[in-house]
Amino acid sequence: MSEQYNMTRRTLLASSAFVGALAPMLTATPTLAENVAANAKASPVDISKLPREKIELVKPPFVHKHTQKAQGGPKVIEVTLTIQEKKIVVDDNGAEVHAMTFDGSVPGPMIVVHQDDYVELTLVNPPTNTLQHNIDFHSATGALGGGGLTIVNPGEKTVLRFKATKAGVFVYHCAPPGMVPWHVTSGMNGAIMVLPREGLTDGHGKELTYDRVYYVGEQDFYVPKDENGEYKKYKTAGDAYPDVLEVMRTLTPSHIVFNGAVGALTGENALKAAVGERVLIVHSQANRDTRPHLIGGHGDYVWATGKFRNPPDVDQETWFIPGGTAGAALYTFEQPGIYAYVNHNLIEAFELGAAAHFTVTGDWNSDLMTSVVAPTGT
Ligand SMILES: [Cu+2]
Repeated sequence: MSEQYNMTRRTLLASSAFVGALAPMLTATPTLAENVAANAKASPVDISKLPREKIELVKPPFVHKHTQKAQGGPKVIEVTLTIQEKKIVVDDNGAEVHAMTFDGSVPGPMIVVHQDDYVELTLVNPPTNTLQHNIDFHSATGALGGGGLTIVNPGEKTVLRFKATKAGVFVYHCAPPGMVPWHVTSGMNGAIMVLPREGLTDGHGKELTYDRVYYVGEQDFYVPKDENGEYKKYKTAGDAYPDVLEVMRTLTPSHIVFNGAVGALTGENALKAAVGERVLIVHSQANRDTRPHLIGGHGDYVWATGKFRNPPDVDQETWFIPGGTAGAALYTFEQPGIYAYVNHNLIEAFELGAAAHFTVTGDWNSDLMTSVVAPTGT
């Protein structure tokens, strides 16, 4: 076994030692690429006639500028994701993860397009990286979500185009042959929002718009500990791999965090809003189930599984997002104060890190809540 886990760049690039149960996926890849290339001429749309728009992505929890309703017909949306392997610190005690990221952040940036747009993604794996990567868009159709067409070694890049046929929020993630869960739980995931061309509705004809949108990416990490219970540190991702795999197999994360680290969205980094603002919270979890809850607030309209052709659930207290899914919740804040937005497995929130804060400004509404008798001695 130890020989199998002896991960060098050479063996990773060859993938031969790590294919394991996913061997059929790997061997299928060239055939898949050839088939797609052969059938490309059958495309019914003349892409060259469509307008093009380049979007500049921004780091989560923020989302790049976009219109909620589509303007004009479908476009080709050009976007670039650059893969960055980097060491990150994920808690206040200095626990380290050799993260694999899209554009340097965990989660990767959220991409926003409209239904029937074409997403033309340039995926760059710089020569400074050590591992092979790719991208699987849950919003795409065919070729393992694009994973089969985008395998890039360090120093390579590729361009994938897919049509965003289904409206909703969707996960994207790395899925290289033989290394899928390792890359996903090392932070290599993000989300795309495909808005209906007419914008969001409640499913009964009422338009729903938002004043702000935030993207929360929930991430489970599996950091190994030494015999003294201290988190272990490693020189490279490859060095960490055998121990990380062992922890992964316990299905017991060492950390469950929002946006890459404990406290990444609390205190100074709290999400901002004002009373009366309609806030859309997009929440993804690429690997594990989660159950978002806004303490002291609600989900006015919730697409728990994130797909906008379904009418949203209303007035939700907690909603369930299955692993491998992005969900969206729209809430109009009605009271000022600090709200905790948590995974309502409260152990995961308070002990492992899955919590954010909203700082909400505005006037207190005593009709909604008032302290009749302040806590006092009896
Ligand atoms: Cu990867």
